[in-house]
Amino acid sequence: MSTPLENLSRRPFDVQAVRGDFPILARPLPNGAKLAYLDNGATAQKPQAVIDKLRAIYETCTANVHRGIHQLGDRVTVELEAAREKIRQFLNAAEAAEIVFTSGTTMSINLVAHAWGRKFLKPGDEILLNEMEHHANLVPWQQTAKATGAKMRFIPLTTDGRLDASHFDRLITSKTKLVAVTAMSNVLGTINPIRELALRAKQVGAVILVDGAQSVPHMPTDVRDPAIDFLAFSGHKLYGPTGIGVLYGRRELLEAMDPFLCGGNMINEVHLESSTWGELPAKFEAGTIPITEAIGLGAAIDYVQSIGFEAIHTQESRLLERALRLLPQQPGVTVYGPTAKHRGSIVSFTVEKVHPHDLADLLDQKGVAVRAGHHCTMPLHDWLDVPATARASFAFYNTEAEVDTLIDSIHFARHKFRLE
Ligand code: 7TS
Repeated sequence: MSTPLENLSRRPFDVQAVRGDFPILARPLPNGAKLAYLDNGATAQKPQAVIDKLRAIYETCTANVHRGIHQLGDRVTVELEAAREKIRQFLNAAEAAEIVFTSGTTMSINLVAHAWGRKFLKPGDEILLNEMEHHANLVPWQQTAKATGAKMRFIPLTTDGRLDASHFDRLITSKTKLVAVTAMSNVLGTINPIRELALRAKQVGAVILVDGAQSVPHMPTDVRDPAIDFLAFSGHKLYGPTGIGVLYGRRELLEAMDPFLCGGNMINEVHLESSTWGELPAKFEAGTIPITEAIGLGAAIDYVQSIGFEAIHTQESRLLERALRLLPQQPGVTVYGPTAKHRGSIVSFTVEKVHPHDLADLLDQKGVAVRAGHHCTMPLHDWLDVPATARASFAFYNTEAEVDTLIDSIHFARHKFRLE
């Protein structure tokens, strides 16, 4: 049975009790295997509290928001704005108007690349990226660079897959107008030095955009310490619904930008040949946004806070350390990325003579869900010099027994390939 949200606060961490909050974790897979869900980097499972919230909204106050002269509209608007306020507090943003609902990290970054990048970048300006970025924080900048004449530059990586800080002085200069960086790599798990990058960006007058898709579910985020300009993340990786995400933007920047998408809700006045824009955040929320999902994201944040990042960190570190200790001991296994000290709970690896896709298929037979492929980081895989990897990404509801199941299943796969 799941625990009602009201009763969740400050309970001691008990992984089995927490697993009881996620109905899917107890369901046998279609092939009868017991699920070991190690694909949290792709999307996280949803607790009953979030599922219940979505259902309650649909059952009790389905209506559109910010239009309301009727009671249902008023109620759902209050719920939506309460969720926005929760997100503001969760990120320590100065005001709720700086929290823009988007469909996810990808849309948040595209919004900045269009509405900020295309307006403010010009030939000779530099966008600083690096080779570990997800395509969502690379391809939009390629397009913006092409459209504006700005130049893309890349921070080299150290051999263990961290940003090489010895190049910061050379690369962060008065030409740098944007530093776009992931807080945590979705492949190597690397945790990047956001504080140092934010300070250096500020020194040269550059804007910093942080891709928080992987970091936000695993560690506290404070957009004012260190001060960052834009932060993007996705609800579905934070135990919330799909189709909803957030762009945090500093007011001054959001105000200076033109809208990204245009239509209803984002306007102030419309004439036949011209319009003026609504206040923040409406200016960036054209049309009907995923209202129920946004409210569900609020419930997910309540849930995460009821567990607490300290407990999340303790449990995930335990899993990470076990995986980092056991995986390299298995024959033919290569693990990529830095030591536990510099990474979150993601471990990508290869098994010699077994393609990651075949490996993932065989692990799936044993109920172990991992991702295989380039994980939307083709340049990083070029750098790693492998076409694909398998990836286990842990959440606080995973157990050490599941890490052991992963290891056993790798042996099963090697056995199938007659390697043992
Ligand atoms: N940035 C990072 C660092 C990511 O890991 C992802 C998704 C995105 C951006 C895009 O997020 P979206 O919600 O807009 O799709 N990463 C993954 C992954 O690693 N496996 O599946 C999706």
